[in-house]
Amino acid sequence: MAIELYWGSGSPFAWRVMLTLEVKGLEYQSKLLEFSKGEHKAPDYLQLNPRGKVPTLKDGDFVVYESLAMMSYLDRKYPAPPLFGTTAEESGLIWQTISECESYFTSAGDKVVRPMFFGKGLDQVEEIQQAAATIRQELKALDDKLARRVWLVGETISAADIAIFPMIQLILRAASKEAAQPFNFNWLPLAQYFPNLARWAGRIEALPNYQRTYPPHWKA
Ligand SMILES: N[C@@H](CCC(=O)N[C@@H](CS)C(=O)NCC(=O)O)C(=O)O
Repeated sequence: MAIELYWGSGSPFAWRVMLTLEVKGLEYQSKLLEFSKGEHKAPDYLQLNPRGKVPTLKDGDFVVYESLAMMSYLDRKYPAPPLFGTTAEESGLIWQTISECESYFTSAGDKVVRPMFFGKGLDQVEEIQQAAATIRQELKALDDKLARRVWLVGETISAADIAIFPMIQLILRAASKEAAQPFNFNWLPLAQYFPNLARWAGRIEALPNYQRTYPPHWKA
């Protein structure tokens, strides 16, 4: 039975899972949910994911949500190529990198992305600036790491690269919004401020079928 992926355009969490599926060369049925129509809160979908969030993956009778859990499931079920390392050390470093992203980058990103995308909380200038400073610090740390390496951990693409890439794309998009201009975020163009990170992003963008994962409504 085919893998089904329930996702929403522009969700960085869904993007992680799509990249995982593509890197592993797995076929899947795309179930694109429209946030504007509330499809992620429809009763049938809540049966799959009671939190009413995307993404959710269905593989035969098995259902899993939470993007990192989905990535981990796919890696265990379809091991080639391995995305969570081939040694205990690699696995530890991959999870360390992902955990740092979740603990520091994603939470700060949320404080910037929401106001820039939806206009809510734009008057919380100090909070936005503090979050922006954290984001800059995290981008700098990643850029420094990538000065010495091609991928964040190990010699090949891993779950660390895949989990972080969409988060970075999201804050870049937030910085390109008109509402962001007065804040002078200093992230764009990425190649100017963080050249190693820009080269790394280029490697991910060059992956086969990358375009299939790109949020459709961002193409417009
Ligand atoms: N921790 C979850 C986060 C999922 C999430 O927040 N998804 C957002 C889209 S980016 C969503 O579905 N929001 C709709 C809502 O909360 O109503 C994961 O990793 O999958």
